[in-house]
Amino acid sequence: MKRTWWKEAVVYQVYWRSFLDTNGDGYGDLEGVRRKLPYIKELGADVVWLNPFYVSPDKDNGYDIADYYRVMDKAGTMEDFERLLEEAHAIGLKVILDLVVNHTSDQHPWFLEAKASVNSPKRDYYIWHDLINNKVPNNWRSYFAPSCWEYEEKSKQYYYHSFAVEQPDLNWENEDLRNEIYTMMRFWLDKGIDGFRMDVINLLAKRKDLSDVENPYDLGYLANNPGIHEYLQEMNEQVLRHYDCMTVGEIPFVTPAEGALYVDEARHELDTLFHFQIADEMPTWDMLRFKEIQREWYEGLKGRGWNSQFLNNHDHTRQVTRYGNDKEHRLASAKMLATLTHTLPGMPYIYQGEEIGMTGVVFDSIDDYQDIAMKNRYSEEVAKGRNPQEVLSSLQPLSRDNSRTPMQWNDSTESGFTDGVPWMRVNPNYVELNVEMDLRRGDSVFRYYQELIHLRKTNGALVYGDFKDLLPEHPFVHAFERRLDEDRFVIVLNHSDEDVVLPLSLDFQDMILQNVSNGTDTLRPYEARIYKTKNAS
Ligand code: TEU
Ligand code: CA
Repeated sequence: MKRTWWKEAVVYQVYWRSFLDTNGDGYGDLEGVRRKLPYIKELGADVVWLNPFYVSPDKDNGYDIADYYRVMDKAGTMEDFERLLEEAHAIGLKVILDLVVNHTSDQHPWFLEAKASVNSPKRDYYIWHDLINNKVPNNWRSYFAPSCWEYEEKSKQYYYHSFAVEQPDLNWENEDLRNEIYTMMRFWLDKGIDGFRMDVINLLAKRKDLSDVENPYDLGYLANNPGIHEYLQEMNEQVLRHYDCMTVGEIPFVTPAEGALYVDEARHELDTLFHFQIADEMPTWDMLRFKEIQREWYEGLKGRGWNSQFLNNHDHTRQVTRYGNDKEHRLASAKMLATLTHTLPGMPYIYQGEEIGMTGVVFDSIDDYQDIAMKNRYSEEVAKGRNPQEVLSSLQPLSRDNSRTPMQWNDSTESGFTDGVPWMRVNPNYVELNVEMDLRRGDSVFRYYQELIHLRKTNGALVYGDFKDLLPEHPFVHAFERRLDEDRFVIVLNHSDEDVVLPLSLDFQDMILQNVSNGTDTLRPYEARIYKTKNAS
């Protein structure tokens, strides 16, 4: 496949509100991101992805946008953004922004107008429906509410929302709306940004058949509906192909065959995607399923399109807690998981704090949580009469707040994140887990990430090489190779708390990177090794 800058890039995701607060209001801000650009650069990342910072009532942390053209006060000003962009470019970092165009805030002027009058031209920017048989149109749920339909008194119609009630979905069938979105995308691209991460982009087209679904909790019906590829092809033709930018679509509920349709280079839609087969199907580690997912995606996209690799983000519990061991094997498992995402086929994504092995949290009270997904679900379940403590415990492991606690820079008050009161509690373990301390240790996670990134950058096989699973049936050890021309890499990972005898014959002399020090043929818990050999053939 053709070589491009973004295929070779490593992306660092900045959840700015939890990154660094520079004015003491308790929220991280764009100025904080700017000050830490050298840190991101030192790690070796090439691209910074910023979560939404546009004007928003912040019901869903910026994913409910009220003005696409302005910066929200918490984040700072447009000047702050421009300065951040300029300085990023000056040190060779690219910047991609979150594009949230499946829905807006219910405070967006379009929605306010749409609501005010059925005759407003903006009415059709959203999706409205009459009652059916005097009732809500159907049994569909939304991500953050028991129904995707919200009744609007004045017009006696329901509007459709895939997420919270405060996030009405846009009607992509409306051509004026589509053109407004394209204009807005050009506005940011013309400022010089390097691309977009596209929020739930495969939800834009809606299902036409409104009949009830069998299992409303399985939200697949919200996504991948007919018409979606036409919208994306139009967006590409109208906007994307005129810029040297990258796009990564957030695409839940897809198999590799469906995913390929979004990123097949011949189809001119998106460059790459996030699929959620791992996040959705593996609440905890499942080795055989994981291997299968990787093989299927590799085969499905091979020669056609490009994948991404990530095990956590601002919506998903920190990887060392969810898929590693954040207790006695925190360092080893954090590095082992990094080895995985940086050597599998696809662009690696690092979520802020992952590079020092930050962990998830357990807060004792629902009041310490902020996540709208979790809070709404909590209220819904408690209202059914369930025991509140039990509901809380069931929601804690996968709460989105696990990843949203402030960045742990040092062991001073509030982890060096803010001089004020942080918008969300800092994980109490910051006293011994923070950037400063990690950098001081000989076995630093950060330094290991640096080595991995450097290795990938200097070895095309780790980017463009063929992939082969060497131990598809092994329950604990993941071993695969990447091959390009005469180079062959073998990656061996012990994904377990136990010692395991190395199940392959490999020459110790060929080992070029290892996450623990061990010269024997027995892999230690969470041990990761990379071997480099020449192809025999
Ligand atoms: O997330 C959408 C979302 O919830 C899914 O993609 C989910 O991660 C996936 O189905 C796996 O379970 C995006 C944003 O990342 C999130 O923060 C927003 O709340 C949401 O869209 C609405 O904009
Ligand atoms: Ca601030």
